Amino acid sequence: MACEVKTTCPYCGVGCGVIARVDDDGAVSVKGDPEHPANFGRLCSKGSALAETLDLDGRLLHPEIGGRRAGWNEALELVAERFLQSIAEHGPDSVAFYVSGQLLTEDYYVANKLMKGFIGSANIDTNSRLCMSSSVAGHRRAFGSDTVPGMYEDLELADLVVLTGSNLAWCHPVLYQRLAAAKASRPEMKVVVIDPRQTMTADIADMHLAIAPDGDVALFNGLLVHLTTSGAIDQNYVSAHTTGFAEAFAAASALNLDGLSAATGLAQKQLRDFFRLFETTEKVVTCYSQGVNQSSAGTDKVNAIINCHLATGRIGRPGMGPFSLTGQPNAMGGREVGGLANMLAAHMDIEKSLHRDQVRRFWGAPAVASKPGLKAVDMFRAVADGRIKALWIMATNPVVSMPDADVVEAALKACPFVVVSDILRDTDTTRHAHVLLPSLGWGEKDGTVTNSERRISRQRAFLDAPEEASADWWQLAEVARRMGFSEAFGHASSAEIFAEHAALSGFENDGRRDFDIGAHASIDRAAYDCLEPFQWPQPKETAPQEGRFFADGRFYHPDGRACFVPVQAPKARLADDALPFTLNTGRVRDHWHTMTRTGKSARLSAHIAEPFVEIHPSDAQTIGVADADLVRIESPCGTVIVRALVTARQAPGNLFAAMHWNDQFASKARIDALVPPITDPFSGQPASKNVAVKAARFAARTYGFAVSTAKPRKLQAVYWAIAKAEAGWRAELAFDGAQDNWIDWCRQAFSIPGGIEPIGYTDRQSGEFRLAFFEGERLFAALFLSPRPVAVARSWAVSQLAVPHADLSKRFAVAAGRPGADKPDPGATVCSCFSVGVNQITAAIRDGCHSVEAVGQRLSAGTNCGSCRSEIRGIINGCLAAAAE
Ligand SMILES: Nc1nc2c(c(=O)[nH]1)N[C@H]1C(S)=C(S)[C@@H](COP(=O)(O)OP(=O)(O)OC[C@H]3O[C@@H](n4cnc5c(=O)[nH]c(N)nc54)[C@H](O)[C@@H]3O)O[C@H]1N2
Ligand SMILES: Nc1nc2c(c(=O)[nH]1)N[C@H]1C(S)=C(S)[C@@H](COP(=O)(O)OP(=O)(O)OC[C@H]3O[C@@H](n4cnc5c(=O)[nH]c(N)nc54)[C@H](O)[C@@H]3O)O[C@H]1N2
Ligand code: SF4
Ligand SMILES: [Mo]
Repeated sequence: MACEVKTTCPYCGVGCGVIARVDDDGAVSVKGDPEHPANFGRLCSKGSALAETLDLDGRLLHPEIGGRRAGWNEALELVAERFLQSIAEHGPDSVAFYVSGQLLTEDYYVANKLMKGFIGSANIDTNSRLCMSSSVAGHRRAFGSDTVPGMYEDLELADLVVLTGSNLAWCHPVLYQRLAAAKASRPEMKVVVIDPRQTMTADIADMHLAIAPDGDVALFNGLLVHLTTSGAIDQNYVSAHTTGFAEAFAAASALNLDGLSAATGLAQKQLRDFFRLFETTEKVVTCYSQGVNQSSAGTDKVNAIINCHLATGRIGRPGMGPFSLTGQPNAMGGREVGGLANMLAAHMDIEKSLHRDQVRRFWGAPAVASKPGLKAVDMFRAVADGRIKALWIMATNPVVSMPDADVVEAALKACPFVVVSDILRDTDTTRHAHVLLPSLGWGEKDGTVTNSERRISRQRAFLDAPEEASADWWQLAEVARRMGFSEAFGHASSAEIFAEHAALSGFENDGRRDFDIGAHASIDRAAYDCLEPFQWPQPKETAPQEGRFFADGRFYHPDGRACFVPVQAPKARLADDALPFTLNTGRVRDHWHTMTRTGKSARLSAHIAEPFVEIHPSDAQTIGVADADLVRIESPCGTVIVRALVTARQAPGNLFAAMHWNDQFASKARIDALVPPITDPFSGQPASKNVAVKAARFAARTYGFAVSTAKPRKLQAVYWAIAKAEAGWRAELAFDGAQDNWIDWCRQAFSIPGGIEPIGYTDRQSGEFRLAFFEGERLFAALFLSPRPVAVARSWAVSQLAVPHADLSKRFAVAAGRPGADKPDPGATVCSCFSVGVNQITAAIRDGCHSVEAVGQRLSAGTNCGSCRSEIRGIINGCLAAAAE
């Protein structure tokens, strides 16, 4: 019998409800849950493609020790023994956990309990350090607690939405769609986007401020001064509910308008227009994400923003407030359980003896950690210098995502004992594990996550656990029992863990701590199974309450007031001839982090199939780079080679590269190898968006493009990048030496059986050379080579893997790299839901479809998840502008 299960999307912090359907034949399909309050039925391109990421290809399905298959008991015994041994010989701080905002709350709770309560060290940190920690630090300075006051509805109720350091259209797409829909129905609503790049999000902006890197503190300080001098301050609110306004104002006044303009890179008119809009609009929401958090001034940026909301009393009311958008599906849940090294459980402070004592008594813990542990960057330093001797990494891929990634990799190589719990066998991190533990993935695991608006939703399993994979919490609890802590880790289900977590949140709370879900403290399995999404807080003995924090003007500092924090604009980096560019890093629409899941989907991989760097046309000219050339980017930490995308959306002097590619998908594209381990002094969050680099054209002797039914392997090339395609794989290639036998090269790279002979094609004039291998009617692999970046139509070439080639002329057409008139090249994929390419869209525009809706009617593009609507609009504008010239 087919069954439908309500669960939650495992990607971004919007936390959309998903209905997963498993058919009788085991086929899975997903759709948005119309009743979930985060998405009301919508899903973005990544959410819509979830079913394509569930196959077991590449999965880690049984424990391994030193590369050999092992039993669970043996592996768990070894982990417990090595951790105990290190603790006995070198103390509790010689071991560490590095965990993730992609763990479920229940997993996270057990990890934190084991480390902070029973091992007695606070050396547990998480990839949320790279993600949310500046927001956490900023909230705690301002509010006395890590509280996100608002809710999604506020973006729809606001008259002005300021998005700073957020590429909402690509990174929180469903929230972006809610915003876009609200703006469409109320066109008087204004959107301001503050981002050095002109992102797809800037598409709906009434004002795009292309701010200089890290200009945000100066900008919001300037705004605070403007609000003060223009009389927009809510004096009653400031005096009744806050402290420190005068100091914040004094610090903010350090720059005059000229100074502000220099620090922000914005014209005075732009500054005045933005300030005036903010001043005159009461209902303002300021959303921020990694352009704010991932900075050496990240915490100050957060407080500069909050200062402006406190000064105007625009917080905790409908349509108003500062709003930190969390990245990962359970970044918020991780904060609730205290997964950061400087927090305790249930939003309690590790530095407060009262809180330590409460947690100790609640857990019956022998040794609650008495001081903060090492934050991620410092933790890997301690691994490198031998202070940490046993490390357990869970649900994160630090060899790709940590700054100074090559040094992180060297640290893991040198570490005496590394345990990795993951769903995949081969990642850049698993290759350094002494013990590999197979975890359950989405669809198999069971627990809760909390989204950006504090809404707790269930992730429910709808697939059986494959082979020996097991829940992360179970692995932790089993190790804890083997370390001698059986009583405290006797949990039999995620429901029991959730109940304990809820009970701790309400323990001796009485409204003193913001995080309280005590109402669920005695939840049983049945109630947990049908738990509906709810927002916290939900204290015991109160009716369920949805809503905002701070509506009553009460905060969590001891005096009940919020604090203004005086912040000063950081000094801009001086021009450096050796490292003339600022590299900004981030995300693309259809990939998730290190691609371990989205890399499995051909549709998602078709949007952007290769690691790239965006560069302004004037910079490209200066360094002699043309569109589609390869570029070598270097920093004092490392080097990458990526494809050039020349675009005026990028500001001169700035480069942008995505963080996703890694050694499994490209030869040398781990962007974090370039990022130095510079961190914010308060939060310890790395400055991943402002990296001093140099860039130069990477001249290859021969360029290649290939399609292959088999996964390309051991590619002998100076540059390669592979991506999943519908009926196989595609590869971008470059070679610097002479290659005398391309046929053999192909046989080995694409695993071509001996009996299959190639058809060759050489164009002597252009120097281009092509080889195609057919097995009967089926194209097995094709390689296109050229002295210049290969111009063959990519999506056409990829589609040839899926179609039969009955007659010889069709096979020669493939070798010649020419789409026939009957099969025009659709071009690079824009709409991944319906696989519609850019050439099809431009053809429709030429045919008179001049709006996103018209293109949608003709091609269906943009009519499902809507994530590509801004790109379609951009293509229409570009075509119409070109036609008008
Ligand atoms: N498609 C996709 N979506 C995702 C993810 C993914 O991997 N793929 N990951 C999820 C996660 S974990 C996270 S944390 C979020 C991140 O979501 P976002 O923070 O929205 O994404 P980023 O691309 O990291 O960065 C946002 C923007 O900050 C800008 N920026 C850089 N420097 C500055 C600056 O100094 N000031 C300002 N104002 N802006 C600046 C960048 O140009 C970039 O456009 O996305 C989540 N959603
Ligand atoms: N330069 C640069 N670097 C960045 C960023 C940036 O913007 N620029 N952003 C940073 C941010 S915000 C983030 S959040 C990080 C993300 O970086 P990572 O956390 O390293 O990214 P993921 O690829 O999501 O890693 C998750 C890992 O867990 C595995 N996994 C998936 N599900 C499960 C599960 O249920 N259990 C277990 N045990 N494993 C599982 C996956 O296969 C994968 O190996 O990157 C950070 N690094
Ligand atoms: S916006 Fe997309 S990625 Fe984020 S939770 Fe919703 S469906 Fe998933
Ligand atoms: Mo993140």
